[in-house]
Amino acid sequence: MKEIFELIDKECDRQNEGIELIASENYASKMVRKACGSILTNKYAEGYPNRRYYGGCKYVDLVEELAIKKACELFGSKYANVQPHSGSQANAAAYRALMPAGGKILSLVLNDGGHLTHGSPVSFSSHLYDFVHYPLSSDGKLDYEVILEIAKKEKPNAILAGYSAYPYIIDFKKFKEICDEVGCYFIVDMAHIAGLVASGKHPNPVPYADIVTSTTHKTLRGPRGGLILTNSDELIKKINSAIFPYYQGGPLEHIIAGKAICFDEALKDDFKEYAGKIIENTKACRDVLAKLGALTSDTENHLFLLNTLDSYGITGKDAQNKLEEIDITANKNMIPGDKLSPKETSGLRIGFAAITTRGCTKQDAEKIALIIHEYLANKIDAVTAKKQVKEMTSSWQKIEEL
Ligand code: DSN
Repeated sequence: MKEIFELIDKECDRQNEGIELIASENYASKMVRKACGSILTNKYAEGYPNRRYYGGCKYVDLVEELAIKKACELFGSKYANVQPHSGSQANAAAYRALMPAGGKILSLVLNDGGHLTHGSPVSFSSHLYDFVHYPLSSDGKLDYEVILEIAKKEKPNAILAGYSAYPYIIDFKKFKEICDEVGCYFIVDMAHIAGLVASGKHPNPVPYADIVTSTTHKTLRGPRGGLILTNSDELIKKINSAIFPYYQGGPLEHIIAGKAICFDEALKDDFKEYAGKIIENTKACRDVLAKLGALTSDTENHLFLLNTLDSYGITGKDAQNKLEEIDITANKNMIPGDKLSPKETSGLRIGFAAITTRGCTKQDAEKIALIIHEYLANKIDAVTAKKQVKEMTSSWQKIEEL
């Protein structure tokens, strides 16, 4: 079907020619993409290695065992389930493994940086479980004393940490102490920071959490998919049955092969260097914007929040659309205490995992801050801004060569 390949080519040009600042995106390597596009897609393998419901699984068993082994090695966990099709499926399975429907989970609300599956009214999560939320303090950070107070009052079955738009280090040890004090499980959704955790640039939740869920395609730079880790002999059995047969059917063995390759890539020394550069670039861009007078969160990881409403008088939605005109892609995002709806928002979430993969330098990150600032403040026109974007992206590696 010619049209599809024409569209893939167009999307490839868009990815090459744009500055990608969506904090949850990245560019998978050639090897990851090769595995994901391989003939492994042909195979049904319901069940788990050596316990399948179909014949002919001797090679996919080895693929999946290798992916599990590499995931455990990378994150220092005893067990892994590499079958979740997405982070949402991984979270669904984690909740089911820990409590019956109706159980109570204490999490951060979506508007403050949580995820849809952390109890949003439009997600399955709030329909199956009773979510209560802890707030962020007025500086946009977690307040562990407040979380403890709420946990004591609410007596949840589990506390959930790990977020989609939180720019600071999370203290998993403190969370674990709170969970122990109130006698509940501890779940961490490390989807956003998995690559930083893998490289030792963010504390690892595995020693503290009962279950850690993740995606493999954000800072971890693998194929689009999910992952679950645990150190518990009892919980891995429950997690496995929650994924298959409860929530999913046949695993995507081609994607699992891509996951194995991404775990292996993340074990290499150059991945550590890469993760360090993500943090350096994010901070460099944020600091220049702050110096120019924009209102931003600070940052300790791969992202920060820019308050476009108070900085430039435009909503996050309008800022997103305006930047798209000059080939800069970011996403509108609620900022803590936002008065606007999730469809409008007062700000943008800006992240550097993707373009750091292509070779974005600290100087480039500073220049990006200047382009964003001058363009959103109407100090330069679209033609000038677009030319600057093109100059920069053409100096980076092409995505198909990564
Ligand atoms: N949609 C993802 C993000 O952008 O953070 C989370 O799943």
